[in-house]
Amino acid sequence: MSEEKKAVPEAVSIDTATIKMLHIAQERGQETIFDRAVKMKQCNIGTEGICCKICSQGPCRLPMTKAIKDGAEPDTRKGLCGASPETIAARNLVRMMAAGCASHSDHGRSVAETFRAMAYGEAKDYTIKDELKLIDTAGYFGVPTTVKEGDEEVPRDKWEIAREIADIALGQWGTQQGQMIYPRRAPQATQDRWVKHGVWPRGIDREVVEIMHRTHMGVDQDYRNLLKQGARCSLGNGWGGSMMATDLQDIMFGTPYPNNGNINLGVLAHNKINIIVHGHDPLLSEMIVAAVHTPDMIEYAKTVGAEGYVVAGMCCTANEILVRHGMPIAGDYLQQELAVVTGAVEAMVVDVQCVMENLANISECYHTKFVTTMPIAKCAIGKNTVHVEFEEHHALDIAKKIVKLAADNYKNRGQVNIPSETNKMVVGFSTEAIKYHLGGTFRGSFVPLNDNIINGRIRGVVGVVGCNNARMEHDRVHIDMIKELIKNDVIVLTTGCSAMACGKAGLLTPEAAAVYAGPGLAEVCETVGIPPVLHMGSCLDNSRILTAATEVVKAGGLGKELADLPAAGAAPGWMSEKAVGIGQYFVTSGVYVMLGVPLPIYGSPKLVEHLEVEMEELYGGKWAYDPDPVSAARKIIDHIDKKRKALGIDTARERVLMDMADRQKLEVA
Ligand code: NFS
Ligand code: SF4
Repeated sequence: MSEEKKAVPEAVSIDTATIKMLHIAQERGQETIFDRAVKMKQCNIGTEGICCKICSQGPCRLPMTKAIKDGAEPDTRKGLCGASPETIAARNLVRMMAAGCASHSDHGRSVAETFRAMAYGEAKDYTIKDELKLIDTAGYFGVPTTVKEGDEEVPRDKWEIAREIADIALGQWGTQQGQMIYPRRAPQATQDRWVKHGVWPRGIDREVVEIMHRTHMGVDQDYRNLLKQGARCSLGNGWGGSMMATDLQDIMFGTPYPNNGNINLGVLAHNKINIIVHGHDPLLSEMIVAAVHTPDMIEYAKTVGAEGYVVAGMCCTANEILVRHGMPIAGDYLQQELAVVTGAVEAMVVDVQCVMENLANISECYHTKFVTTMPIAKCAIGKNTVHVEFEEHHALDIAKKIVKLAADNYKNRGQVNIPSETNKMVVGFSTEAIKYHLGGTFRGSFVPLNDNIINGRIRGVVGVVGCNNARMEHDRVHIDMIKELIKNDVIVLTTGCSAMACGKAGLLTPEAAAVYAGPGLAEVCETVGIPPVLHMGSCLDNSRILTAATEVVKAGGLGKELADLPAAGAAPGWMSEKAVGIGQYFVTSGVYVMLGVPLPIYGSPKLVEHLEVEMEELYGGKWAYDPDPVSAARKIIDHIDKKRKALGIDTARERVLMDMADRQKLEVA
């Protein structure tokens, strides 16, 4: 057999734990995504978005580069039916948005269903943990929280409130007309744009289905009109399915507040039963966390000779249990196979999304049980693959069954190689937490944050979010971009796998401010005791960035709508369709969104023009792309400065800079 192509570990990651484990996997002949990325090339036509396969007369491929080489006008290319490059690329792109929005919002639906079961007393293992959040959330749904008794307004029964919220919330997936409720939380001027351009979502499911219809063969052939539906669908997710899911999860599991955590493969233990919970939906992982703390399970661990359990997370399930319980994170999306390679994982328990099918194969090389749990996410291969179906009515019992299965597997461990790497971090900056942290002990407020933005200590706010991508060096783009931003006094909000990259690089500690942040940001961080990069949760929790930005607008002095803020978003290493859905809801909300991996649109110059230029006219936000993280950060900073100028707060900032320049001038003289 010829020598197979393999990844060079030192070249594909900046994370030393990843590099070590990749060496071990390769020595043992166990293939991971890093090797497959070297072996398999991407398709040029697909990456440019100009391959149509929505009917059996295709796939029709309209290569851009070939058209240019052949001397043809790129815009004269056609599919069999006459479909133009922009129609094909737009159809493909909005289908990605539909899939991404469907994924987040369907996760949201299962949360809403469980919430409803809880409220009606049918899911006894769940409860209302955060009553304050229940009251706030009731307000967003228009559910009254007090009732008249004689002359007095008295608080309503919390279960009654929860039941009413549950019924209205669940209804939002299926409403057919009118306006969805939750987008009304946006600043009025942002809402006005949505009404003006006809993109206010009617119902979550309806907008997804309509994309599927419009992109069927021979329906919508106007790329702008297709993208308009993409915008509407994305709002139904960002300001709907995702935002409701975040709120309902907070009510059931607690709103995150700053908390300590640990990250990287070194969190796995030699003498304990290691259970990894991987995926996105916290309904099961919350129960597994609860299960390992029950006396019978603690006792059970002893009977198999272990000193207890480690429940460590992977992907966004990790972020969910980290921000609420401080449970450790084993690693991000690209580290999932490598976690198994440690030989120390008794059970890799997965729910939905970002779970690599190769986990089934790699688990076979070890004792690891690959446990699928969701009826919509099974795996058909692998002798170590087992399915233990989750069901919210018996959640804790099922969680215990899984914990027991892991414990029984402890004795089957072979050789163990746990890398020593772990990093400490401070996490859990929900919108509520930021408000209380920055506003002082007595009264939460965003005004102090606004003041610091206005006086220029903080230049702007940027959400750096999203995935890791095997086509680029693991963690590199996130870290390079974020360091450049904070160095220039831009405070960074982070979620998803981007947050994990920050954790591993030591950016999520208050001490990081003195090392990496510019003088203005460092001063604010030091005064308030926060890191320069704030971990806000999972990708679903990007909705927290929307609510935090809304609070900033409300606090005053920084314009009327989200598009006025000196703010931006970035997903430097995105790979999942969810990221496209997220990006579009930020753009539609007025945010400049920078990507480090191209959208599949560059085969259609007209579509590019629409996304990167015309959208700003419509929504105030637009897409941008730059694969170089530092140059991308510079563009983001330029955008922020443009917004500061429009707000008339650029002079305050200049003074801060001038002071330093003046001092230098004096020194030279
Ligand atoms: Ni987000 Fe979370 Fe990670 Fe990307 Fe996947 S885990 S929902 S999709 S890969 S950031
Ligand atoms: Fe080709 Fe048109 Fe069919 Fe697409 S819809 S595959 S462009 S014939």
